[in-house]
Amino acid sequence: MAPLGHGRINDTFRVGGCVVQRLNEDVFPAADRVMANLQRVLEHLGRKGATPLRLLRTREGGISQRDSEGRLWRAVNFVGGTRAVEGRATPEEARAAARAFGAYLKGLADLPLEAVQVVIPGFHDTPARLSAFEDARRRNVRGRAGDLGPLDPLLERLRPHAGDLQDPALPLRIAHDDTKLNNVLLDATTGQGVCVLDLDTTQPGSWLADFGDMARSACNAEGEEGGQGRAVPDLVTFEALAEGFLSELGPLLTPPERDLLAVAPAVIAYELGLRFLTDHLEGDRTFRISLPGDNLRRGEVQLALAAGFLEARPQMQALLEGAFKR
Ligand code: GN1
Ligand code: MG
Repeated sequence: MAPLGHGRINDTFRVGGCVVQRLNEDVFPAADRVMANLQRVLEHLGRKGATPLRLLRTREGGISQRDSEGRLWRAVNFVGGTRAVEGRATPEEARAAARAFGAYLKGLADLPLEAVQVVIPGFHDTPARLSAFEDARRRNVRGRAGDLGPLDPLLERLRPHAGDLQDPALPLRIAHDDTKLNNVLLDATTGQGVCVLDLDTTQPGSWLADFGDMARSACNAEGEEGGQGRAVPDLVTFEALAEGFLSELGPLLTPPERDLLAVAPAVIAYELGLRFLTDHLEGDRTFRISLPGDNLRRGEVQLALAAGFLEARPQMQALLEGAFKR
């Protein structure tokens, strides 16, 4: 069994032609719903030939199995001839990955919303993430609240934007909810998207959050762990993402969705920053760390990136308008 990928939540291994994964039930307590959604989504896309991924059956014919310690495992086929985008994406990789996410969402857009169940309520509810962060800071169970002092100016700058994606005019969509760029497989030869991975958070949500999450992961040249300088959004990559995503979904977006695309990356970077910081305050229970302080630094990187996205909003708006015309 060899560890596979760089997920922060579940444990993933390759065993021959299979990818075996343990579901982290602290993060996904509704395991039944996760598995039911996964089955529904893969069947739907599989029928259209839109994904090569298949859930593998256990000897008893089930789609998951608990080990002697009660941990839940499931498996899909390993898709050969592919690679994930790790590290900094080229514009071609970003365009192909964004197109793959767009195609995934479009492929599910003909399902009724009720076809998938909520697995983690409020996953991209940024105001709720902000409240959770502020509660954690107040409770200060690990005595780490003092670490946040230097981040107060950034936190204040971003606070007014927590509700920017909460427009009641936005349609509820079947969303992927974890569109980090390394959750796509590209064809190792052609570089075109083959399929999207990490489908566990697929649930009713927002395409804006998916676009924002993609941009906050792809346009951060220094990566989520941070580097030397500031996290400045890379707009060349942003343009490629916008082109790829809109080539699939552009015609399906409603006017309120179109209007908010340019602010989504800032909001989702801010939201993830709050989640990392909350986890730091609570003792790193969600996001796996290598060293103490990892989640503090990751949080700081996302907040800086969010501020960078807000500054770049006019340029991003112009790039989006260009991509809509293409
Ligand atoms: C987690 O599992 P992974 O590493 O693909 C997280 C995402 C975060 C991401 C940040 C279920 O994704 O929401 O954006 O880490 N997934 C869950 O790296 O919380
Ligand atoms: Mg992943």
